[in-house]
Amino acid sequence: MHQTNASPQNIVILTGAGISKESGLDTFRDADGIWSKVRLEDVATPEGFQRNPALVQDFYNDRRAQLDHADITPNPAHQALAHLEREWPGEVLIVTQNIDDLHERAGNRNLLHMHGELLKARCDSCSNLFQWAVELTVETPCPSCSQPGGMRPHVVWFGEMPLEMDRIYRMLEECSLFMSIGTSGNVYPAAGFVSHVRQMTTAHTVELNLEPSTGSTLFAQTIYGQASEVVPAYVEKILSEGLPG
Ligand code: BV8
Repeated sequence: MHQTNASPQNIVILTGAGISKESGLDTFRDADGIWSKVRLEDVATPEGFQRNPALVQDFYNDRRAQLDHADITPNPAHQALAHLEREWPGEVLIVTQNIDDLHERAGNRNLLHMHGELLKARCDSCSNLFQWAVELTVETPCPSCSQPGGMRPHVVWFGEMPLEMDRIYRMLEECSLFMSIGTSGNVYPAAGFVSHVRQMTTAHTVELNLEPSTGSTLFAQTIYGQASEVVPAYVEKILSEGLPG
């Protein structure tokens, strides 16, 4: 493994719905994706929740229940990233847009969910946050303040501020490798991370996706194929040869 005596090289990995597709979870913008079945405005905005909270709660109840299915498990792409976190001498941070728990179940620990988590809920009345694996309805009382009507999925909707942005930008500015996996590059601020890395660092940037994303020309390297094939291969390559350039 190629190693210099310089400070350890850190890796930041952005993941999107494409990394979970082969685990059986739908993406958003593929032809059969989630946004082909429901309108984003109705289920993934605060206005939609205001207008029809039961519709939004059911949308997330269905997706939360799906995570319980025995056939929904981490795929080789998730496992390769857990292997990379264990074996890489520098820091490996996964910034996921996904709200599933497949990175955790694969074994990644240094991970943050910038769009929230399906298995957490919070109370808008008292702001407490809870692990939540069951159904949530408009009548569900808050376990902490007992108020009904305030519980919502701990998920970032359009128009809401993604989570931990300061930490994300700090890590982007200190990385030597930025990997983008399984995202179409349509949603900001995540879609802007590669430009931020190029402006602020000399890091290598690579996109691993089924097809070119909206921002594919911004990456120094692009690798196309199924995540469960291209991600393990790329991880093995950098573990044995070090980072390109
Ligand atoms: C915000 C909810 C600011 C959870 C989601 C410019 C700058 C800043 C903001 C904006 C801007 N322009 C517009 C905005 C607003 C907006 C936005 O970006 N709109 C878009 C539609 C234009 N952004 C926001 O509102 C964000 N907030 O900016 O706040 C702010 C400032 C001040 C004060 C307040 C706020 C919030 C964004 C988060 C929204 N919530 N989801 C949920 O229900 O899941 S986003 C939604 O899209 C998903 O959560 C997902 O995380 C995200 C990205 O989708 P992808 O993961 O990329 O999935 P997609 O289906 O698109 O693509 C899958 C890819 O995988 C494809 O390329 C496919 O080819 C590939 N693939 C498929 N199979 C495989 C594969 N690859 C490999 N292997 C395979 N097998």
